[in-house]
Amino acid sequence: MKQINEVVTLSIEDGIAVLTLDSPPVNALSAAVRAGLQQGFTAAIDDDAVQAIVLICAGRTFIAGADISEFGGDKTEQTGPDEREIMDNSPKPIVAAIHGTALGGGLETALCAHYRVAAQSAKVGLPEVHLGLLPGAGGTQRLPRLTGAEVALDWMITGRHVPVAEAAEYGVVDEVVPDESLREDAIAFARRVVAEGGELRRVRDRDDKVAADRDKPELFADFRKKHARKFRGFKAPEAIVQCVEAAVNLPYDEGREVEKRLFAELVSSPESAAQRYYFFAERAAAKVPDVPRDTPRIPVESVGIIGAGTMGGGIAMNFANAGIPVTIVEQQPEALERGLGVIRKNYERTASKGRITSAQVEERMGLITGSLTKDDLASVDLVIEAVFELMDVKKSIFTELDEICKPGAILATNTSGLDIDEIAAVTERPEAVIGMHFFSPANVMKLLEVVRADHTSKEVIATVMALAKKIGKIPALVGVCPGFVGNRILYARRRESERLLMEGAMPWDIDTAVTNFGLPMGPYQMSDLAGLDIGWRKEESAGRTVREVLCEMDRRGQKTGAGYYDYDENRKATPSPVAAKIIEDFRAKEGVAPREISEEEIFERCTLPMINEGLHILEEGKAVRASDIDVIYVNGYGWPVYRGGPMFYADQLGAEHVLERLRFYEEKYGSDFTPSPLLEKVVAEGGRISEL
Ligand code: 3H9
Repeated sequence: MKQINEVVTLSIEDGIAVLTLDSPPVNALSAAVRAGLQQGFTAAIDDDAVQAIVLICAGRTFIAGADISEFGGDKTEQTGPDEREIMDNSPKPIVAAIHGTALGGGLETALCAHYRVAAQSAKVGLPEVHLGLLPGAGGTQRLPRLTGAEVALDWMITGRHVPVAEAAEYGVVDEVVPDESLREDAIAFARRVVAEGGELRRVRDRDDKVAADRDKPELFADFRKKHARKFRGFKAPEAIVQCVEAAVNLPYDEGREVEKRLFAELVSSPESAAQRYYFFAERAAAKVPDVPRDTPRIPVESVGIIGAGTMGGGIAMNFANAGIPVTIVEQQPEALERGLGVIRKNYERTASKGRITSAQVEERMGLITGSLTKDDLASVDLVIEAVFELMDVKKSIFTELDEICKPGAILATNTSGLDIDEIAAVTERPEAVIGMHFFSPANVMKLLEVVRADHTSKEVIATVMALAKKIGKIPALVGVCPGFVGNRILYARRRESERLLMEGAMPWDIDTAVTNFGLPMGPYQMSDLAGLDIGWRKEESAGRTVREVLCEMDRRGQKTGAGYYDYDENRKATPSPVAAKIIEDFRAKEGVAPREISEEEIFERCTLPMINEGLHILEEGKAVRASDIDVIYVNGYGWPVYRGGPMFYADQLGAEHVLERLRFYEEKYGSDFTPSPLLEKVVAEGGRISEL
């Protein structure tokens, strides 16, 4: 065996060269990997004893793509033929042996081999779109030559990981073999190719599929139209479509030039920078500095949920989807029936869209048991309380749970802002008490704020963070404070939007400023959707705010057909003259002469307090790192991922600019805009907010 460089080895077994790449964790195409592959392929091609070459990877996966951390630097520059050109021009057949995930540049490398053999559990895909990129190493030109344009577009626009059985239908994979025997089977495959004459089957030379697509001029227009809404704000999808059009209409080399040009544009775009930042942010959020990776975890094999309302039901579905049995406890039989009925309906709706089978509906319902007594939770490993937000109710539930649940069971609350330390204090096991703040609808929204209270143990944190991943959530650890991280930042925006309202902006002006930036909803659209009466009590209402007046008029949002907006029978919103009049009356009462406020000012005044609040949160240690705040905003509040998150956006504006603008507004509006001392520090040190 010959060591080609620090990551690639070459061994020759009876005429077959085996190049093994070993660059943990995921064999990404770093400069060292690429150099190793170039030298390794060249050595094998030059060796007269070699008749065919197998490329295989060590560790958990085949090449998972380009090294994302190298984009933006200068390490991606290189001279001379790259490994893919060497493979393309090889006079000896090359077989790629795929296990784990062959993604992005990894699949593109495999597509330069003449054949692909894959382990049955492997997946392939071109997920560059999630990084604001397109497959820039020939993927947009090669994949359509195997699958045709439509399938290639689907793979590249969704970025999904495609099972090998599906990939084999198109010849993206030539042979699927058992996981255990990939190496031997790939070598045997190579031998067979040699024995049969050593045909060099290059993907780039195939024309039949793309030729057939040339007769479908409507294909691309239809595709664009169908996905227009999803593409909004993103640059990569349109660039991918243009590349596939080039693959269909131009010779390979010309198409490749289009791909290179568009890739270069994307890789230097702020959108891709934000999405690449987000990729690492999401992975960082899973790590808690003082809770090491090897912290023992408590096995969670069964779960109890208190409350079969919208939240409890949604939470239960996550566990059932992951195969974990759940017991839902309600007080009244009708409420329990209703809750279980809603869950079934949700599953049936998903089945009617073809996303799950009817057998799966039954399987998942079979994992959910209703109960009318908490006594049935005596043996579960985790209980999540999801009742309404009243401290006394929560305390009495936790007192009971503490008595009923077995020692070691985790007691979690889904509160969206109550003091979890106070709740934990009523139990004899505060170390087992934690917050699991799901977002509505809980079976859909990806975010989980995991709330660490004063006494929560490291084992419990490690367990819940890992469990979150298992049920398909993206967790971020936060500390106890009103609203935790996400809602606390939202309150800061809300404070300012209310002031804007009184100064002269209408709810729809504020919503438009926010949605034009790329968020799906503004603050007033959000209120109407959630219900204006959350936390509102009729007995205590005295017409002190616009919201109170609207509630008193039974304009409680979408559910009553009216709120800040009026809604037609299809829930289409129009600005409401009634709401406008109430706002105008308030202004008149306070003697305010309304002024025209620009969209730019509205947006700035809504966003700067969010950034500043994020900095306060970091100062207080209520978030682990700035990028966690961005993960929370992208997954729980619809912040567009192509803008990274509020803290990343702050860096795009520039920390100094943010400080200067906060000071400007502080002079006018006072302490709500007083810059956080942490911001002053970042600016003084020339640092970046998103790296805090
Ligand atoms: C591309 O290929 C462009 C080309 O078309 C054109 C080139 C000219 N680079 O996710 P995990 C790290 S773009 C650098 O926790 P899993 C990751 O940060 C690329 N680092 O594991 C983490 O580090 P740490 C297209 C990477 O088992 C560790 O590896 N490819 C890369 O849950 C483990 O990752 C993609 O977009 C990378 N490419 O999932 C695939 N990938 O331990 C991106 C991972 O320090 N990767 N890391 O936190 C993935 O989707 C998942 O990582 C994968 C494994 C499915 C492979």
